[in-house]
Amino acid sequence: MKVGYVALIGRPNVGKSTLLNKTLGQKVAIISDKPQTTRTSILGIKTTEKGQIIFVDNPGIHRPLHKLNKRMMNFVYSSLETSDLLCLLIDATLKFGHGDQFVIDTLRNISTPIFLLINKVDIVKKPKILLIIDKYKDLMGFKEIIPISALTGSNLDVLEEKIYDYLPEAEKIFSDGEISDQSNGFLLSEIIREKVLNHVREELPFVTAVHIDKIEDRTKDSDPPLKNKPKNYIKASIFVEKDSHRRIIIGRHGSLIKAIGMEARQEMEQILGKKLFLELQVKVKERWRDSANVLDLIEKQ
Ligand SMILES: Nc1nc2c(ncn2[C@@H]2O[C@H](COP(=O)(O)OP(=O)(O)OP(=O)(O)O)[C@@H](O)[C@H]2O)c(=O)[nH]1
Ligand SMILES: [Mg+2]
Repeated sequence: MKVGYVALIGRPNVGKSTLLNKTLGQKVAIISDKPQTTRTSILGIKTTEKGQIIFVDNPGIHRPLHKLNKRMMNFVYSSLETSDLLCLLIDATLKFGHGDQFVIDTLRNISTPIFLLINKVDIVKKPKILLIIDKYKDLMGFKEIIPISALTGSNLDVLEEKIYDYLPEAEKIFSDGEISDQSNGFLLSEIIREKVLNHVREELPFVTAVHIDKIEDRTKDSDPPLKNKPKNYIKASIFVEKDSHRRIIIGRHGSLIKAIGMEARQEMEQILGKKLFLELQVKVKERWRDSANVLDLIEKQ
């Protein structure tokens, strides 16, 4: 069996989480069109007859300004050190810039083999891809350069083949049915955050965090009744940094928080396979991005 860890790395928004979900055929990580969506490392395990690829989705590589972002970058650094192979994703629609140079500099002294995955080729013309290959092949000794589309799944079979060439012979680490390492609570909190990200702009995505406060199965006779509501009750807090943020997320007459709650509940019901009553509260926690307590709370759900 070939078994090993493959880290997905690259700038924010290049499509790392999209690639993870598409490869696994299941949603493990949330996705948005805003940068810095992923805040922690998420394992996605793909077991085939050839072996087991343990993908490690990571936060995007960026210059960290808050404690939150330093923690995000620490996840990246540790997966650079502990993986058997790195897949560096780039966005084929964007010009090479400072952010890309920062990524290259971050990888400069890493001895782990690196693949370059040129993503989003579904929306660029071939000559542009050739120019990107030309630019990148001189920057670093990539073991493979593969144009892919994480969205359509194009070339992901080729990628999987090539990945196996670089994994060591070993026993499986996870059992066949296991697909991720994250707790149910964390996934549910992320789904709520994804729905928030879909609805907001500007700094709101960066200042929003979600914590699942309670998951209750009120099926015992002694439980307090929930009038006309399903018996499975989930209570979650959405943290923002200012009252103005709070007002945006609540929306006019509560319209936005209602939409967020409905979208999140529907997806959570699908995952859990049962009807839910989801209660959301928006709370202001000034500068939570620099508060170790809040960061511990949201990280360890
Ligand atoms: N057209 C196209 N869009 C893509 C592709 N892959 C990802 N996207 C889009 O790019 C955006 C970012 O995708 P994510 O998967 O969240 O990116 P990420 O690298 O995980 O981002 P961070 O978690 O912020 O670091 C989303 O709007 C995706 O739909 C692709 O192959 N083609
Ligand atoms: Mg991501």
